Amino acid sequence: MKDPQIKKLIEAEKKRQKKVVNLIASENYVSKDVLEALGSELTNKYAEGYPGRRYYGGNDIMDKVESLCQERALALFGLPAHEWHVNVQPLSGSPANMAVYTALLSNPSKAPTDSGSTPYNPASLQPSKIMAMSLDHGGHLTHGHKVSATGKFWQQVPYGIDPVTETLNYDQLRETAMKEKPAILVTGYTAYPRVIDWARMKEVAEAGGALLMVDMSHIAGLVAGGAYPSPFPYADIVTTTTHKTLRGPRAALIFVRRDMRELDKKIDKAVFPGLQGGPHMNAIAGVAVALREAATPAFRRYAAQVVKNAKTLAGELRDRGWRLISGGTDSHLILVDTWMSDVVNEKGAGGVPGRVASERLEKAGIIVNKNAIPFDSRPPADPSGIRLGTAAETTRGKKEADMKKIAKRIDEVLRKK
Ligand code: DSN
Repeated sequence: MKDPQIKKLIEAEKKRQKKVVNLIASENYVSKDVLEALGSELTNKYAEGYPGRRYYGGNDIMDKVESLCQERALALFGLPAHEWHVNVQPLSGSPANMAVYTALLSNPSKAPTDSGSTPYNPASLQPSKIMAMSLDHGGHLTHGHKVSATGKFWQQVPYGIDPVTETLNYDQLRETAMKEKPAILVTGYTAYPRVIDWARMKEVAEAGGALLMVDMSHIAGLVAGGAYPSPFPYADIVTTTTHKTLRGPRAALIFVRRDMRELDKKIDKAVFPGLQGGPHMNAIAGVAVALREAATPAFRRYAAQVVKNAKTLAGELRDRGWRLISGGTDSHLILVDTWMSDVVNEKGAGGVPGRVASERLEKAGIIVNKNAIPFDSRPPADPSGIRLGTAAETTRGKKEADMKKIAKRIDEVLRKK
């Protein structure tokens, strides 16, 4: 590296990453092999199109890279190629989700114009509905939130969690789906610690006549490693980023069931040429490397340890008096109510807004993110909670004993006034 400024910044960031305890639930540390693929000459190549159908010459090797990535993605999740297709080109999670909606939902801007070139179809005047968990209950911007293009072009039918159990109420969801008749039901969240009952979600989708789309970005590595139930037996479409629990580079995959509806062809067209140009072939190679790593027994042990670590961290914090949303976790992720509506409980825990909690922890070398909790009484920029995850620290070899120490430190830091 000859650029002294960037070199210095990279070195500084490497040092920071080594020094801190990283509990950001959506981050991880990739292998040297993944970094090598990302930093390779593959970044120089334009490969618009798909294997065997490119718009530029010189793509024989890129075809092999992309096909290998597709094969590994299907194999990792046990999906036969005649039943499932995977698009490995999305640049990241948000464009992947956008591609699914672009492919499958009706667009009101296609409504008839004065020229009369489009046949009159009143249904096309209504944007399709995306039924999805609202952001403040643990959904994602690209699940139809109003500030995202997904919420501007289509209409979100929001759902939340049950106020008492703080988990999904499938009967309630079923009623909403039957009433609203969404085109797509989105499940898979960014701040839901518990197992999602995919079979029941499929029933909800069917009750509303919707396709079932699972955004498994957070849990993909746990699914791959057998530490979380697989959504594939039930889903029509599965999207995922590749850089969270799956421990690959920043990119995304769209899996789609092959059937009479030809959703696979529509989704391919929506990714390219609909929304993207040349795929990032270095990232696709990095994803392929990560997928191979995720198919190993060592990765299965890793995924199991991620969940064990999260359960230990959650249990220790709970024992020290911190209120956890839904009472605990089944995954890599924990949502802590540090504020508790300004009530400091009998164990002396509480009364710290999420923003203050995250700032104090950062000063103590523990990196988390402030996070809204369901039914939050505080504003999104200064919410009541923090979100913790164990994927990154488990990659660094941390075990249950380390989690106990981390919990003790979090407790000390948050109690200090
Ligand atoms: N930003 C990711 C997360 O932290 O959950 C979701 O895209």
